[in-house]
Amino acid sequence: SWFTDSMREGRPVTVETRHRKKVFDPLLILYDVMEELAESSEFNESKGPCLAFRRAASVLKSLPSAVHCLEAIQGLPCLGEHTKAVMEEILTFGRSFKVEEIRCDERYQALKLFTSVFGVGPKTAEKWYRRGLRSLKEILTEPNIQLNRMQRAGFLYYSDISKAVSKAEAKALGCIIEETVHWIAPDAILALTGGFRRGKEYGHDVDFLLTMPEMGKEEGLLLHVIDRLRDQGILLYCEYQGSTFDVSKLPSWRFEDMDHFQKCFLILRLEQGQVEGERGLQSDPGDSRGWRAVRVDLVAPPVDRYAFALLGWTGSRQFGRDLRTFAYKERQMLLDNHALYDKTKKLFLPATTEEDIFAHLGLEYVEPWQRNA
Ligand code: DCP
Ligand code: MG
Repeated sequence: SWFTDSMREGRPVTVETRHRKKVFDPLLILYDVMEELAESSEFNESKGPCLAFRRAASVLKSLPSAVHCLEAIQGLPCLGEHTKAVMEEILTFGRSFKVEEIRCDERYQALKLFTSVFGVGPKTAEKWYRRGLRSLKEILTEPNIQLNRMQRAGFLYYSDISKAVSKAEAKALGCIIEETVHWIAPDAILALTGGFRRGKEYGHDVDFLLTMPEMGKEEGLLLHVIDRLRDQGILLYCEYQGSTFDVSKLPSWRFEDMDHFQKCFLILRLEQGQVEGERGLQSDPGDSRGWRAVRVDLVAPPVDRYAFALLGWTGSRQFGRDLRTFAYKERQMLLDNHALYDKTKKLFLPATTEEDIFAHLGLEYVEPWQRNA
């Protein structure tokens, strides 16, 4: 079927750090530490260090075996002095004092907790922290806090959407989305993207791309899909964003924000009976509701931008960042989720498949499962 094909594209990844067995592994500790440092830099709006730590985490993730000694890290690429210093500290003392300081930091703890709520970004988290709030309960009981619709949904479904989504659950959602989309438009083009297309076993949400073979026909599709999901009684939350896409705009290689395609951020209700396999739903033991809430993103680009959107939304974030940097620095080309532009020829380069984009960049095709940077 369509979904199994999408899944097959993403073969199992070799290292999936977050869900590896809990054994003592310096590599795992280093990875977690780099992620924590990146997050803490993000909270302090230190963009440069944040990207450096994310890159370091990505390099660690790519290593085939554990790093046990200082010599092993000396030869690693893409690591700055600061990053290496932290790694040395951990390999020598088994711990990093700087990281321990961050972990104990009240502000870091509060911001981490607050931003774990769907709809709460670093700015809101900081505002709440400055008002002296420290726990989720305090936020919910503080009379002067106005939560927006997205944040209210974030709190309402907090425990469900903080839980990882399994591959079986993603598959079940894929079937629901496919049925819904093709019921409305049998010729619609639909693809699984995000981490699950890269073959990941778990994700924080499930991402899909949909479009129509004829330009412009995609415009009403997404709203129809949303209506149909609502009619089926499985739409728990929907944040719809219309298209702000401007064809004349040059792509931005430093692109980090949302793209301009029509999209929606959903929370859907997934029934136990719809998930295949013994384990079924990822829900709390003793939880007998028989359903869980899952975050789903649907993005609807026009068909002539489909390949760029697919490449961008398949990720990983780091892979996309690296590809855009490569395009800019090595090929003088601007790449983002919308387009590819050749600065030398002053020309937009069209693409109907991801293969076309890699070819324009003079690169061999990289399979989705090889994009887990
Ligand atoms: N993406 C993007 N622009 C955004 C958000 C995401 O281009 N504003 C891309 C990069 C991501 C991919 O889309 O790799 C999917 O986003 P997710 O945040 O869902 O990330 P993943 O699916 O890779 O991981 P997971 O959902 O497991 O956390
Ligand atoms: Mg995802």
